[in-house]
Amino acid sequence: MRQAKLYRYTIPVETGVILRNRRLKQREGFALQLTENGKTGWGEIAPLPEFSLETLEQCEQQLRNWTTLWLDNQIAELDNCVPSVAFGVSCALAELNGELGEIANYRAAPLCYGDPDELYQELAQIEGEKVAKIKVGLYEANRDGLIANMFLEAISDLKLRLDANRSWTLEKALLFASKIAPEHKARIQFIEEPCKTPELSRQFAEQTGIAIAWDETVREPDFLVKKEPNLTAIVIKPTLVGSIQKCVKLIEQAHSLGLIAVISSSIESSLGLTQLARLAQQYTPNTIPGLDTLNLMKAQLLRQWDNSALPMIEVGSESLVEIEHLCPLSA
Ligand code: OSB
Ligand code: MG
Repeated sequence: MRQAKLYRYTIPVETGVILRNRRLKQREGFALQLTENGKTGWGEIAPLPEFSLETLEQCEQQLRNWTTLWLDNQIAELDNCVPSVAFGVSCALAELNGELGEIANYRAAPLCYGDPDELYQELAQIEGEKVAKIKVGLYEANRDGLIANMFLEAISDLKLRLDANRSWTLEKALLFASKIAPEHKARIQFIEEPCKTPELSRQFAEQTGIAIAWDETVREPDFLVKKEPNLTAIVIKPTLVGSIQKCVKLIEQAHSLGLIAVISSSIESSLGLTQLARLAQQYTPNTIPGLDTLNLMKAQLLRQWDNSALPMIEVGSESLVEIEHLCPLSA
Protein backbone atom coordinates (compact mmCIF):
# COMPACT_ATOMS: atom_id res chain seq x y z
CA MET A 1 0.00 0.00 0.00
CA ARG A 2 1.10 3.52 -0.74
CA GLN A 3 1.08 6.40 1.75
CA ALA A 4 2.14 10.01 1.54
CA LYS A 5 2.81 12.68 4.14
CA LEU A 6 3.23 16.33 3.33
CA TYR A 7 5.11 18.62 5.70
CA ARG A 8 5.67 22.34 5.70
CA TYR A 9 8.98 23.69 7.00
CA THR A 10 10.42 27.06 8.00
CA ILE A 11 14.13 27.61 8.66
CA PRO A 12 15.77 30.91 9.65
CA VAL A 13 18.23 31.97 6.97
CA GLU A 14 20.58 34.85 6.19
CA THR A 15 20.95 35.01 2.43
CA GLY A 16 23.20 38.06 2.32
CA VAL A 17 24.29 38.93 -1.18
CA ILE A 18 23.13 35.70 -2.84
CA LEU A 19 19.69 37.08 -3.47
CA ARG A 20 20.52 40.48 -4.77
CA ASN A 21 17.33 42.40 -4.22
CA ARG A 22 15.82 40.71 -1.27
CA ARG A 23 17.25 39.51 2.03
CA LEU A 24 15.37 36.36 2.92
CA LYS A 25 14.98 35.82 6.66
CA GLN A 26 13.08 32.55 6.42
CA ARG A 27 13.47 29.67 4.00
CA GLU A 28 10.09 28.04 3.51
CA GLY A 29 9.03 24.95 1.65
CA PHE A 30 7.56 21.47 1.79
CA ALA A 31 8.95 18.04 2.53
CA LEU A 32 7.14 15.13 0.92
CA GLN A 33 7.45 11.60 2.27
CA LEU A 34 6.30 8.75 0.07
CA THR A 35 5.96 5.21 1.44
CA GLU A 36 5.39 1.97 -0.42
CA ASN A 37 5.93 -1.61 0.74
CA GLY A 38 7.85 -0.48 3.81
CA LYS A 39 10.24 1.70 1.79
CA THR A 40 10.29 5.49 1.97
CA GLY A 41 11.55 8.38 -0.09
CA TRP A 42 11.78 12.07 0.76
CA GLY A 43 11.78 15.14 -1.42
CA GLU A 44 12.05 18.86 -0.79
CA ILE A 45 9.91 21.38 -2.64
CA ALA A 46 11.13 24.90 -2.00
CA PRO A 47 10.55 27.56 -4.66
CA LEU A 48 13.17 30.28 -4.26
CA PRO A 49 11.79 33.83 -3.99
CA GLU A 50 13.11 36.11 -6.75
CA PHE A 51 14.14 33.11 -8.87
CA SER A 52 11.20 30.70 -8.99
CA LEU A 53 8.06 31.82 -10.80
CA GLU A 54 5.73 29.65 -8.71
CA THR A 55 4.33 30.40 -5.25
CA LEU A 56 4.13 28.09 -2.23
CA GLU A 57 0.34 27.98 -2.65
CA GLN A 58 0.66 26.74 -6.24
CA CYS A 59 3.19 24.14 -5.13
CA GLU A 60 0.89 22.88 -2.39
CA GLN A 61 -1.99 22.52 -4.82
CA GLN A 62 0.13 20.62 -7.34
CA LEU A 63 1.60 18.42 -4.62
CA ARG A 64 -1.86 17.47 -3.41
CA ASN A 65 -3.05 16.72 -6.95
CA TRP A 66 0.03 14.70 -7.84
CA THR A 67 -0.07 12.74 -4.60
CA THR A 68 -3.75 11.87 -4.97
CA LEU A 69 -3.10 10.37 -8.41
CA TRP A 70 0.00 8.53 -7.22
CA LEU A 71 -1.82 7.00 -4.25
CA ASP A 72 -4.48 5.78 -6.63
CA ASN A 73 -1.82 4.12 -8.84
CA GLN A 74 -2.64 6.46 -11.69
CA ILE A 75 0.05 7.82 -14.00
CA ALA A 76 1.00 11.16 -12.49
CA GLU A 77 3.07 13.21 -14.94
CA LEU A 78 5.79 15.44 -13.52
CA ASP A 79 6.33 17.34 -16.77
CA ASN A 80 3.19 19.38 -16.14
CA CYS A 81 4.29 20.45 -12.67
CA VAL A 82 6.22 23.61 -11.81
CA PRO A 83 10.02 23.04 -11.55
CA SER A 84 10.31 22.95 -7.74
CA VAL A 85 7.49 20.38 -7.48
CA ALA A 86 8.87 18.28 -10.35
CA PHE A 87 12.32 18.23 -8.74
CA GLY A 88 11.17 17.45 -5.18
CA VAL A 89 8.72 14.74 -6.19
CA SER A 90 11.27 13.14 -8.53
CA CYS A 91 13.72 12.98 -5.59
CA ALA A 92 11.15 11.27 -3.36
CA LEU A 93 10.41 8.76 -6.14
CA ALA A 94 14.09 8.18 -6.87
CA GLU A 95 14.78 7.43 -3.19
CA LEU A 96 11.75 5.17 -2.98
CA ASN A 97 12.86 3.22 -6.05
CA GLY A 98 16.52 3.06 -5.01
CA GLU A 99 17.60 5.15 -8.01
CA LEU A 100 19.46 7.84 -6.11
CA GLY A 101 22.91 6.69 -5.00
CA GLU A 102 23.83 7.04 -1.33
CA ILE A 103 27.28 8.54 -1.87
CA ALA A 104 27.35 12.32 -1.87
CA ASN A 105 29.85 14.74 -3.37
CA TYR A 106 30.52 17.15 -0.51
CA ARG A 107 33.44 18.86 -2.23
CA ALA A 108 32.57 22.52 -2.32
CA ALA A 109 33.53 25.55 -4.28
CA PRO A 110 33.59 27.88 -1.26
CA LEU A 111 31.45 30.93 -1.83
CA CYS A 112 32.98 34.29 -1.11
CA TYR A 113 30.50 36.79 0.25
CA GLY A 114 32.77 39.78 -0.09
CA ASP A 115 35.43 39.30 2.56
CA PRO A 116 38.62 38.04 0.89
CA ASP A 117 40.24 37.13 4.21
CA GLU A 118 37.51 34.61 4.95
CA LEU A 119 37.88 32.94 1.57
CA TYR A 120 41.63 32.89 1.97
CA GLN A 121 41.33 30.93 5.23
CA GLU A 122 38.81 28.49 3.80
CA LEU A 123 40.97 27.79 0.76
CA ALA A 124 43.99 27.08 2.91
CA GLN A 125 42.16 24.03 4.33
CA ILE A 126 41.22 22.49 0.99
CA GLU A 127 43.14 19.47 -0.24
CA GLY A 128 43.04 18.64 -3.91
CA GLU A 129 41.54 20.83 -6.58
CA LYS A 130 41.12 24.39 -5.35
CA VAL A 131 38.05 26.03 -6.81
CA ALA A 132 36.34 29.06 -5.27
CA LYS A 133 33.34 31.06 -6.31
CA ILE A 134 33.01 34.82 -5.97
CA LYS A 135 29.86 36.83 -6.51
CA VAL A 136 30.74 39.88 -8.59
CA GLY A 137 28.75 42.79 -9.96
CA LEU A 138 27.56 43.99 -6.57
CA TYR A 139 30.20 46.65 -6.06
CA GLU A 140 32.59 48.45 -8.43
CA ALA A 141 33.63 46.33 -11.43
CA ASN A 142 37.08 47.74 -10.84
CA ARG A 143 37.18 46.36 -7.29
CA ASP A 144 35.85 42.96 -8.42
CA GLY A 145 38.63 42.73 -10.97
CA LEU A 146 41.33 43.68 -8.46
CA ILE A 147 40.09 41.12 -5.92
CA ALA A 148 39.81 38.29 -8.44
CA ASN A 149 43.27 39.05 -9.77
CA MET A 150 44.69 39.21 -6.25
CA PHE A 151 43.40 35.71 -5.45
CA LEU A 152 44.78 34.30 -8.70
CA GLU A 153 48.11 35.97 -8.01
CA ALA A 154 48.30 34.80 -4.38
CA ILE A 155 47.23 31.17 -4.86
CA SER A 156 48.94 29.74 -7.90
CA ASP A 157 46.82 26.56 -8.14
CA LEU A 158 43.50 28.33 -7.60
CA LYS A 159 40.72 28.19 -10.16
CA LEU A 160 37.98 30.76 -9.89
CA ARG A 161 34.32 30.67 -10.76
CA LEU A 162 32.73 34.09 -10.85
CA ASP A 163 29.06 34.95 -10.98
CA ALA A 164 27.71 38.30 -12.11
CA ASN A 165 24.04 37.28 -12.46
CA ARG A 166 23.69 39.41 -15.60
CA SER A 167 24.46 42.62 -13.77
CA TRP A 168 27.13 44.27 -15.95
CA THR A 169 26.95 46.41 -19.03
CA LEU A 170 29.56 45.36 -21.59
CA GLU A 171 31.66 48.40 -20.56
CA LYS A 172 31.65 47.42 -16.88
CA ALA A 173 32.45 43.81 -17.73
CA LEU A 174 35.42 44.97 -19.83
CA LEU A 175 36.57 47.19 -16.97
CA PHE A 176 36.55 44.12 -14.72
CA ALA A 177 38.53 42.13 -17.28
CA SER A 178 41.13 44.86 -17.65
CA LYS A 179 42.22 44.21 -14.04
CA ILE A 180 42.94 40.53 -14.65
CA ALA A 181 46.54 39.89 -15.68
CA PRO A 182 46.57 38.07 -19.05
CA GLU A 183 48.49 35.10 -17.61
CA HIS A 184 45.77 34.59 -14.96
CA LYS A 185 42.78 34.61 -17.30
CA ALA A 186 42.92 30.90 -18.04
CA ARG A 187 42.42 30.11 -14.34
CA ILE A 188 39.03 31.76 -14.41
CA GLN A 189 37.13 28.52 -15.03
CA PHE A 190 34.17 30.65 -16.05
CA ILE A 191 32.19 33.71 -15.21
CA GLU A 192 28.45 33.05 -15.02
CA GLU A 193 26.37 35.46 -17.09
CA PRO A 194 28.63 38.54 -16.97
CA CYS A 195 26.33 40.84 -18.93
CA LYS A 196 22.71 41.86 -19.06
CA THR A 197 22.02 39.70 -22.12
CA PRO A 198 23.53 36.45 -23.43
CA GLU A 199 24.56 38.28 -26.60
CA LEU A 200 26.59 40.86 -24.64
CA SER A 201 28.12 38.07 -22.57
CA ARG A 202 29.25 36.38 -25.80
CA GLN A 203 30.85 39.64 -26.93
CA PHE A 204 32.57 39.99 -23.56
CA ALA A 205 34.01 36.49 -23.85
CA GLU A 206 35.16 37.05 -27.41
CA GLN A 207 36.86 40.35 -26.61
CA THR A 208 38.55 39.23 -23.38
CA GLY A 209 39.17 35.50 -23.90
CA ILE A 210 37.63 34.88 -20.47
CA ALA A 211 35.39 31.79 -20.38
CA ILE A 212 31.70 32.12 -19.60
CA ALA A 213 28.93 29.85 -18.30
CA TRP A 214 25.15 29.95 -18.66
CA ASP A 215 23.00 29.92 -15.55
CA GLU A 216 19.94 32.17 -16.00
CA THR A 217 20.02 31.35 -19.73
CA VAL A 218 19.60 27.61 -19.01
CA ARG A 219 16.19 28.41 -17.53
CA GLU A 220 14.83 30.31 -20.49
CA PRO A 221 11.96 28.47 -22.17
CA ASP A 222 13.64 27.93 -25.55
CA PHE A 223 17.09 26.99 -24.18
CA LEU A 224 19.09 24.34 -26.04
CA VAL A 225 22.55 23.18 -25.00
CA LYS A 226 24.96 24.34 -27.70
CA LYS A 227 28.70 24.43 -28.06
CA GLU A 228 29.81 28.06 -28.37
CA PRO A 229 33.21 29.71 -28.46
CA ASN A 230 34.43 30.52 -24.91
CA LEU A 231 31.52 28.71 -23.25
CA THR A 232 32.86 26.14 -20.76
CA ALA A 233 29.91 25.24 -18.56
CA ILE A 234 26.22 25.25 -17.88
CA VAL A 235 24.91 25.63 -14.34
CA ILE A 236 21.94 23.46 -13.42
CA LYS A 237 19.77 24.41 -10.45
CA PRO A 238 17.28 21.54 -10.28
CA THR A 239 14.77 23.40 -8.06
CA LEU A 240 14.53 25.98 -10.86
CA VAL A 241 14.82 23.53 -13.77
CA GLY A 242 12.61 20.54 -12.94
CA SER A 243 12.70 16.77 -12.46
CA ILE A 244 15.86 14.70 -12.05
CA GLN A 245 15.15 13.23 -15.50
CA LYS A 246 15.07 16.67 -17.09
CA CYS A 247 18.31 17.67 -15.33
CA VAL A 248 20.02 14.44 -16.38
CA LYS A 249 19.12 15.14 -20.01
CA LEU A 250 20.76 18.56 -19.76
CA ILE A 251 23.84 17.03 -18.12
CA GLU A 252 24.14 14.39 -20.85
CA GLN A 253 23.76 16.98 -23.60
CA ALA A 254 26.41 19.17 -21.97
CA HIS A 255 28.84 16.29 -21.58
CA SER A 256 28.35 15.13 -25.16
CA LEU A 257 29.41 18.61 -26.29
CA GLY A 258 32.43 18.69 -23.99
CA LEU A 259 30.86 21.20 -21.61
CA ILE A 260 31.03 21.07 -17.81
CA ALA A 261 27.66 20.67 -16.06
CA VAL A 262 27.64 22.19 -12.58
CA ILE A 263 24.86 21.09 -10.24
CA SER A 264 24.07 24.03 -8.06
CA SER A 265 22.04 25.05 -5.04
CA SER A 266 18.87 27.12 -4.92
CA ILE A 267 19.39 27.44 -1.15
CA GLU A 268 17.64 24.19 -0.29
CA SER A 269 17.74 22.83 3.26
CA SER A 270 20.14 19.99 4.07
CA LEU A 271 17.43 17.58 2.84
CA GLY A 272 17.49 18.87 -0.74
CA LEU A 273 21.15 19.84 -0.59
CA THR A 274 22.33 16.32 0.31
CA GLN A 275 20.21 14.96 -2.54
CA LEU A 276 21.87 17.46 -4.90
CA ALA A 277 25.24 16.26 -3.64
CA ARG A 278 24.18 12.67 -4.38
CA LEU A 279 23.00 13.65 -7.86
CA ALA A 280 26.32 15.40 -8.40
CA GLN A 281 28.21 12.26 -7.36
CA GLN A 282 26.08 10.11 -9.65
CA TYR A 283 25.97 12.25 -12.78
CA THR A 284 28.85 14.76 -12.58
CA PRO A 285 31.44 12.93 -10.45
CA ASN A 286 34.41 14.85 -11.86
CA THR A 287 32.97 18.31 -11.28
CA ILE A 288 32.84 20.26 -8.04
CA PRO A 289 29.18 21.17 -7.52
CA GLY A 290 28.00 24.64 -6.44
CA LEU A 291 26.48 23.63 -3.13
CA ASP A 292 28.19 25.82 -0.55
CA THR A 293 24.99 27.34 0.83
CA LEU A 294 24.12 25.32 3.94
CA ASN A 295 25.84 27.80 6.21
CA LEU A 296 23.34 30.49 5.25
CA MET A 297 20.89 28.50 7.36
CA LYS A 298 20.53 28.23 11.11
CA ALA A 299 19.55 24.54 11.07
CA GLN A 300 19.56 21.32 9.05
CA LEU A 301 16.41 19.47 8.03
CA LEU A 302 16.10 15.67 8.47
CA ARG A 303 19.42 14.85 6.79
CA GLN A 304 22.96 15.41 7.98
CA TRP A 305 25.20 17.37 5.59
CA ASP A 306 28.74 15.97 5.79
CA ASN A 307 30.23 17.12 9.10
CA SER A 308 28.02 20.17 9.64
CA ALA A 309 27.47 21.09 13.28
CA LEU A 310 24.19 22.93 12.66
CA PRO A 311 21.28 21.72 14.81
CA MET A 312 18.89 19.20 13.23
CA ILE A 313 15.17 19.72 12.69
CA GLU A 314 13.35 16.38 12.93
CA VAL A 315 9.76 15.32 12.38
CA GLY A 316 7.73 16.62 15.32
CA SER A 317 9.61 19.90 15.60
CA GLU A 318 7.52 23.05 15.28
CA SER A 319 9.71 23.99 12.30
CA LEU A 320 8.51 20.89 10.40
CA VAL A 321 4.75 20.47 10.59
CA GLU A 322 2.72 17.67 9.03
CA ILE A 323 -0.11 19.24 7.03
CA GLU A 324 -1.48 16.16 5.29
CA HIS A 325 -1.39 12.39 5.70
CA LEU A 326 -2.89 10.71 2.66
CA CYS A 327 -3.80 7.08 2.08
CA PRO A 328 -5.42 5.62 -1.05
CA LEU A 329 -9.17 6.28 -1.20
CA SER A 330 -9.79 2.60 -1.74
CA ALA A 331 -7.90 1.53 1.39
O1 OSB B 1 23.22 32.92 -9.05
O2 OSB B 1 24.16 31.04 -8.94
C1 OSB B 1 23.38 31.86 -8.50
C2 OSB B 1 22.04 30.45 -5.20
C3 OSB B 1 20.72 30.83 -5.27
C4 OSB B 1 20.29 31.56 -6.35
C5 OSB B 1 21.17 31.92 -7.37
C6 OSB B 1 22.49 31.54 -7.31
C7 OSB B 1 22.94 30.79 -6.20
C8 OSB B 1 24.33 30.34 -6.05
C9 OSB B 1 24.53 29.00 -5.43
O3 OSB B 1 25.25 31.04 -6.37
C10 OSB B 1 25.95 28.63 -5.18
C11 OSB B 1 26.72 28.16 -6.37
O4 OSB B 1 26.19 28.09 -7.50
O5 OSB B 1 27.93 27.88 -6.19
MG1 MG C 1 24.57 32.09 -11.03
